[in-house]
Amino acid sequence: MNVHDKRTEQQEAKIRSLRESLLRPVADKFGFPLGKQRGAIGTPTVLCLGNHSSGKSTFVNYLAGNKIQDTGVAPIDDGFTLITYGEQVSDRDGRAVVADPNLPYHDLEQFGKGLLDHLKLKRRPESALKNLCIIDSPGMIDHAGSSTDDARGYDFEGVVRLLAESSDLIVFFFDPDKPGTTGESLQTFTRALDNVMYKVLIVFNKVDQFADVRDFARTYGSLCWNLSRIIRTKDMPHIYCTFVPNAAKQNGHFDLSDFEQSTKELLQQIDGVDTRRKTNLVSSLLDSARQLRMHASVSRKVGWRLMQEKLGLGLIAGVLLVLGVWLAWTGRENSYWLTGGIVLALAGIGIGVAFKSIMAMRLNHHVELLGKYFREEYSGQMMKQQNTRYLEGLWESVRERTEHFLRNSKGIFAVPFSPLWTHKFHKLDKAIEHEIPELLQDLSHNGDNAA
Ligand SMILES: Nc1nc2c(ncn2[C@@H]2O[C@H](COP(=O)(O)OP(=O)(O)OP(=O)(O)O)[C@@H](O)[C@H]2O)c(=O)[nH]1
Ligand SMILES: [Mg+2]
Repeated sequence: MNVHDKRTEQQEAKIRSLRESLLRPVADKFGFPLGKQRGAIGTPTVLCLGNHSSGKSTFVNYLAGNKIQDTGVAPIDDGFTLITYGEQVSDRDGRAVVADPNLPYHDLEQFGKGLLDHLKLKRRPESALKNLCIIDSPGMIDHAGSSTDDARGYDFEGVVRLLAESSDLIVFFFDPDKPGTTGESLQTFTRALDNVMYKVLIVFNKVDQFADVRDFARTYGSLCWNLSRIIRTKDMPHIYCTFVPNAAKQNGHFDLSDFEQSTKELLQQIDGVDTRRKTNLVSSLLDSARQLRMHASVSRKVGWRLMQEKLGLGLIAGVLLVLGVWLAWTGRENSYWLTGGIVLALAGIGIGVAFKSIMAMRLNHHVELLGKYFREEYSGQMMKQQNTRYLEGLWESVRERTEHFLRNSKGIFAVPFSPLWTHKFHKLDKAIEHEIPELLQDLSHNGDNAA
C-alpha cells in the first residue's frame, strides 16, 4: 500500500467514524434520517446522459479502452448500462442488479419491470475501469404527442434523478445535430438535475464535424441560447467542446487543437472523480451535521419544556389526589371537609385522565413556537457571525423534519430532554467547525497532489 492509499484509507475511516460514532447516535435518538450506512466509500461513478447519437457510448468505450457498447447513427441504446471492473467478462440483467446487496441500486426496483427490462450491468477486465463505474444511458429524443413515461414504459425522469443522486459526476452530451433542441433533454435538465447541477459537466461533442469556424459558432451559439432558457444560474456554465479521437473525421479546414485541449480537460475531470466523490461525501456530511445539530437542539428545547410541564401537571394531579383523600378521610365527620376532599381528589383524577390531551395541546403550542425556539437557540451565533440569512435558510430546510419528529414522538420520554445532551452538541460543533472542514481541506490537497 502506497502513501496515497494509506492516506485515503485514513480519510475514509475518519468519514465513517464521524458519521457512525458521532452523528448516528444523535440522529437515531432525535429521529433524524441520516441516510444509509456506507461501509466503504464505494466506486466513483460517472453518469453519461444526452441526446441520442451524441456520442455517449463512443465516449464510454473510449474511457474504458475497449468496445463495450454498440454505437451507431440510429438510436442504439434504449436502456441504462452500468459498466465496471470485473476480472471476468460478465453481464447481468436488471433484476440481478437491484437484488445485489453489494450494489447501491436497490432503490431502482420501484420503477418496475419497465425499467428492469432496460437495465444491465457489464463487468469487464479493462484496467481503466478499476475503481470506476460508468453509466451509459438511452439517448434522449422528442416523443411527439406522448409523455416520455408512456413512450419509454417507465418513469425516465425519476430513474435519471435517482442515478444522478448516487453518481459523482454527470456528463451531459449535446452534438452539432441537436444543440439543445430535444424536448426530453431540456426537460431532464430542468426537472431531474435541478438539485445536482454542481455535479453536471456540459459537453458539446463531435465538434470535429464542423466545416469551419462560422459553422461552429452558429451551432455553439444556438446551444448556449437553448441552455440559457433552462439553467437558472447567473453565469453560463463551462461547456467542454470535445470529440472522441478515434471516431473523429477531420474535415481538413478546421483546427482541432483547442478542442483537443478541451477534451483533455474533460478527461481530467473524470480522472479526479474519486476525489470528487469523497469531497461530495464530506460536504454532505457537513450539511447533515449542521442540520442535525439544529434539529436536535431545537427538539431538545421542546423536550425539556414538555418534560417540565409533564412533571408539573403530574405533580399537581398527585398533590390534589393525595390532599383530597387525606382531607376527606380526616374530615369525614364534617360534610364540608368531606365534600372538599372529594372535589380535590376528583380534580386530581380528572387531570390524570386528561393528561394526554393536555400534553397534546401543549405539544401543538410548542410546535407553533418552533421558529421562536430556533432563534433563542441560535441568538448568540446570529449576533456573533451576522449570518442570519444562512442560519434561517438552514432552519427552513430542517423545520419540517423537526415538526414531524415532535408530532410523531409517542411516550413520555420520546423527545430527548436532558441537559446532558449539551455535551454531545458541543462535540457536534467541534466536528462542524474543525474536524469536517479540515477533512475537506485534506481532500483538496490530496486532489492537488493526485492531479
Ligand atoms: N465525427 C464524430 N463522430 C462521432 C464522435 N463520437 C461518436 N461519433 C459517431 O456518432 C454516432 C453515434 O455515436 P454513439 O456513441 O452510438 O451515440 P450515443 O449517444 O450512444 O447514441 P444512442 O445510444 O443512440 O443514444 C456513431 O456513428 C459514432 O461513430 C465524435 O467525436 N466525432
Ligand atoms: Mg449509446
